[in-house]
Amino acid sequence: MEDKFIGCFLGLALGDAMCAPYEGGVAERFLWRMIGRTKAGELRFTDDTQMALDIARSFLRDGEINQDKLAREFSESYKWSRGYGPGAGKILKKIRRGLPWNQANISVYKDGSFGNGAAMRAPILAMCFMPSSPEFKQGVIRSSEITHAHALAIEGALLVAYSVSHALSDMPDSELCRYLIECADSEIFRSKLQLCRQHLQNKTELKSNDVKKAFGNGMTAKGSCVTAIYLAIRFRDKPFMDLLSFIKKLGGDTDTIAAMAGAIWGASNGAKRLQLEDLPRIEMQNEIQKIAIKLHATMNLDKNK
Ligand code: F2R
Ligand code: MG
Ligand code: MG
Repeated sequence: MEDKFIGCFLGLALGDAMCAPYEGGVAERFLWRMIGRTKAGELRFTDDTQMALDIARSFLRDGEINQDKLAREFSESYKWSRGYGPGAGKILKKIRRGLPWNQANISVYKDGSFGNGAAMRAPILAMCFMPSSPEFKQGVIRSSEITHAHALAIEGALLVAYSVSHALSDMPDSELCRYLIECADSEIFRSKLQLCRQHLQNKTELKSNDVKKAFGNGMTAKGSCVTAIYLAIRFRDKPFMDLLSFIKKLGGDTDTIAAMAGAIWGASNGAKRLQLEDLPRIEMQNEIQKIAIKLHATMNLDKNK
C-alpha cells in the first residue's frame, strides 16, 4: 500500500511537471519553457503540486483539514511563477492581505469559481481519510471551498478524490464507474460519467479530438475531471508515459489533466510501475516521496485506533 501512496503523489507531481510545458496557448508554453526548470535542471512543478503539498503538510501538522490554517498555507505558498489560475491567484493574494477565506472565495465570481483548481489537489484527501468515513467528504469539501465555492468545482474534486481512493483499494472499473455515477449531483457530471462508462466498457479507442469533444480539455472542473478519470482508467494497464503522451496531444489544460489522471494511475499501479529511472527528475521529488510515506503511516495509525 505504501508504494501506491508514493505512486499517487509522484504520479500527480510528474504529470503536472512533465505536461506543464504543453499547457494552454503559445504564450503560456513559451513562458513555461523559460521558467520550467530549476537551476539544477530538475523539472519545476506548478500550482497543482504546490497546493497538493500544502494540503498534505497542513493535514500532517494539524491532523485535520482546518480551513483557516489551510487558507494561510495556500496563501503563503502562492507565487505567480507556479502558474495559478487567474481567479485563484487573486483570491490567494486577498487572503494573504487578511481577507477571511470565506469572503475571498466569492470575491472574484459571486457564486465562486468552477475551475478545476480544487480537483487538481483533491487526490491528497484520498491519502488522508478512508473513503467510507464522514471525514472524507468533509475533508474534500473543506479543502476545496477555500478557493472554489462553486458546487461544480467541489463535485469535480469529490469525483477525483473518490477515483483515487478506489484506485488505492483496487476497485474494479465497472464498480468505480457505477459508484461515481451514483455520487454525481449534477446532470453534466452524470451524463459525462455515463459516457465514460460506455466507452470504457466498449473499449473504444477514442482519438484525442474525440476525447476533447466528449469530455473537454479546459480549465473548468466539468471540462476536465471526467477526462482525467476516463484516461487514467483507459491507460491503467499501459505505461505511464503513454498516458502522458496522449494528454500532451490532447492539449488545453495538460498539466492539470495529467496531475489528476497521474494520481489515479499511480494509486492503481504504485511507484514501481512509474519506472522513475526512465523519467526526468522533478524538484522536491524526495520530499514528495517522504510526505506520501508519512500520509500512509498516518492513515494506518488512524485505522488501528
Ligand atoms: N492558470 C493556469 N494556466 C495558465 C493559463 C492557461 C491557458 N490560458 C488556458 O486557457 O488553458 N493553470 C492553473 O489554473 C487551473 C486551475 O484554475 P483554478 O484554480 O480553478 O482557477 P480559476 O481562475 O478560479 O478558474 C479557472 C478558469 O475557469 C473559469 N471560471 C471559473 N469559475 C468561473 C465562474 N464562476 N464564472 C466564469 N468563469 C469561471 C475562468 O476562465 C477561470 O479563469 C489549472 O489549469 C492550473 O494548472
Ligand atoms: Mg498548473
Ligand atoms: Mg493546469
